[in-house]
Amino acid sequence: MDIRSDDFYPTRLERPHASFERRDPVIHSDCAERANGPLSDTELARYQRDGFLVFNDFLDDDTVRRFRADLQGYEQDDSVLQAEGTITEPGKQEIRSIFGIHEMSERFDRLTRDPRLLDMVHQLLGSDVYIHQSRINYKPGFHGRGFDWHSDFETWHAEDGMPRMRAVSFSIALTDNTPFNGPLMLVPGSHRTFVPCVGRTPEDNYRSSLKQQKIGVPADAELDRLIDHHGIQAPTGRAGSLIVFECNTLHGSNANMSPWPRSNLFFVYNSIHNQLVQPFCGNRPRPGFLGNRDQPHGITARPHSPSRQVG
Ligand code: 6CS
Ligand code: FE
Repeated sequence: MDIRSDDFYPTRLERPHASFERRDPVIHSDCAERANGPLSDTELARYQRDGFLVFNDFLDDDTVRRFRADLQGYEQDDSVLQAEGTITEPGKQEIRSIFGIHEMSERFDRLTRDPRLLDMVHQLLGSDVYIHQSRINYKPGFHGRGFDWHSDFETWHAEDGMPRMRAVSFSIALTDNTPFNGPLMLVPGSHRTFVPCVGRTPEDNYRSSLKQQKIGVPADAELDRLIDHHGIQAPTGRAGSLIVFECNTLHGSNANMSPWPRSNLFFVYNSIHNQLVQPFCGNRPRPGFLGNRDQPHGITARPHSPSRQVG
C-alpha cells in the first residue's frame, strides 16, 4: 500500500519499520495558554516527560456512587445490552465496555464538560476540543480480560484517520484500582516514540479488536526496548482518582483475577484542528461511537459537577 503524503505516522505495514520520534509537540499551547490553566509548571513538565498525570480524589464519593448505580442499571437495560457500542468479554455475557456513553448519559456528558477538565485540556492541546470517543470499562471480577500493550493514537490514526498527536485521554476510576484487579499500566516517556505496527487491518477490525486487540500491537522487540528503557508504572488509588494520558503513551492492563471489578470511565478529547480524515489503513471509517467525525466546534463548559480541585 503506498504511503499517503498526509500520513506522518505510517503503520499497519507489510514489513517491520523502525520506531521514530513523534512529529508533534506533547503540549500544544503557547506560553500564555500554558500559564492560564489549572496545571502547574511542575505538572506540565511531568506530563511532557512521562506522557501522563495522576490525580487522586478527583471525583467525590457521592458522584462515584451515582455513576456506579448507572453502571448497574445498564447491566439490566436491554436497549444498552443490544447496542452496537456495547462489547462483551470474549466468549462470555459479562459487559467489557460500553462505547458512546457521553451520548447516552447526561451525568457523563456533564462530567466531560466540567470546566476544570476543559481548562486542563485547553492548556495541553492549545485549542477548543470535542469528544473523540467515550466508554465505560467494566473489567468485572474474575472475568475481566486484559488489554494488550498499545498506543491509542496508533489505532485512531490507522482506523479512524486521526492525523496528528493532538488528543488526550481521561480515565476516572469508579472502583478502587489495586495491584490485584488489573490496573492500567503505562510506559512513562513512551509517548515520545511512534512504533509502527506490522499487519494489514482487516475490514471491520473493531468487531474483534475491542474484545482482544491483535493488530496494532507493537512487536515484542520494540516493547522490550521501550520498557527496558522507561519501565512500567501502574498507578493505583481509590475510586474517584483520575489518570490523564497522552494519546500516544503505551499502555495496557492485565486480566482481573481478583473478585473486585475494576470499572472506569474513559473519554478522549481531540483538538478541533485535528479532525478525522480518511483512515490511513485504507479501510472505511469506523462507526461514530468509536471515532466522532465532523466536529468543527468545540464543546462548551457546564456547571461544575461536585469534584475536588484538580492539581
Ligand atoms: O480501538 C479503540 O479505539 C480502543 N481500543 C483500545 C485498546 N484502547 C483505546 C480505544 O478505546
Ligand atoms: Fe487504549
